[in-house]
Parts: sequence; C-alpha cells; structure tokens
Amino acid sequence: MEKTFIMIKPDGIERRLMGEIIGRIEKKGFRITKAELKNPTRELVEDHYVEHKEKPFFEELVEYISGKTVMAMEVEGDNVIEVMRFMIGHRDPKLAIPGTIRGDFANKLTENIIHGSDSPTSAERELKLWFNH
Ligand SMILES: Nc1nc2c(ncn2[C@@H]2O[C@H](COP(=O)(O)OP(=O)(O)O)[C@@H](O)[C@H]2O)c(=O)[nH]1
Ligand SMILES: [Mg+2]
Repeated sequence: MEKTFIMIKPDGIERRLMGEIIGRIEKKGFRITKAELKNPTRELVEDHYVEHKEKPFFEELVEYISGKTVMAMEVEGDNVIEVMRFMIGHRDPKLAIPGTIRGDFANKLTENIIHGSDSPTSAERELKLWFNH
C-alpha cells in the first residue's frame, strides 16, 4: 500500500485545524499509520525543504517552521500521494480551489496549513527524514 508524508504546519496547529484535517483524511478512507507532534530543528526543516534552498523565500519558509509545533504523519492508501496533493490544493491561495484544504483555510503563500509529499521519491525521503531520525 502506498504511503505519504503529511505535515500539519504551525499555522494549522495554531488555528486549531488539526481535527478538521485528520477528519478529512479519515473520511477519504485513508489510514493514519503514524502521527507525532514535533518541534523540528532548523537542520531538519532545511533538509526537508532542500529543493528550495536557492529560492528567495527559503529563509522565511525555514523560519516559519523551525522550532514550532507541527504534526508529522504517515498516511497510507491507494494512490495516497496524488490524492492527498489534490485534497491539499494549490500553494498559491489565489489558485487553491474551495473544497481543498488550502482553498478553504489558507490565504497566504508561506503559511499554508499543510504539506504533502509530491512523488514516491519525496514520500520515501521525507518519511525517513521525519520518522527514522
Ligand atoms: N513566501 C513564499 N513562500 C512560498 C512560495 N512558494 C512556496 N512557498 C512556501 O514553500 C512551500 C513549498 O513550496 P512548494 O514545494 O512549491 O509547494 P507545496 O509542495 O505545494 O507545499 C509552500 O508550501 C509554501 O509554504 C513563494 O513564492 N513565496
Ligand atoms: Mg513541495
């Protein structure tokens, strides 16, 4: 069964959206096989977002997550990587369709509630990074 890495970002936790998001994942029929509240180090967040290291928003992105409370999850199901990306919605709040998590709750580019792995390679890498440290 396919697995993906999902993280409820600090603004999702602060806005008390954890239950709403977990509810959507469960109602879709996916199984949450690991879930842990964590306060990731800067090193872990930099590694997680290594693909964006050269982007102008990298520092803001790392600062927003490092040392804050997030919920790290392993979620399992058929085509879960692609389906969770649809359920999460576009990173740009102008393009995030209502009915998606970002479409319903996010209105900023950096603070956008939730992360989900974008491919099988990313899912494997991110699950290792967050759960086998
Ligand atoms: N400030 C700012 N943040 C961004 C921008 N693009 C992406 N981000 C942040 O960086 C994260 C990772 O970007 P990306 O991998 O492109 O999007 P995702 O896979 O949909 O989360 C996003 O979820 C946002 O939190 C941008 O242009 N400006
Ligand atoms: Mg991404």
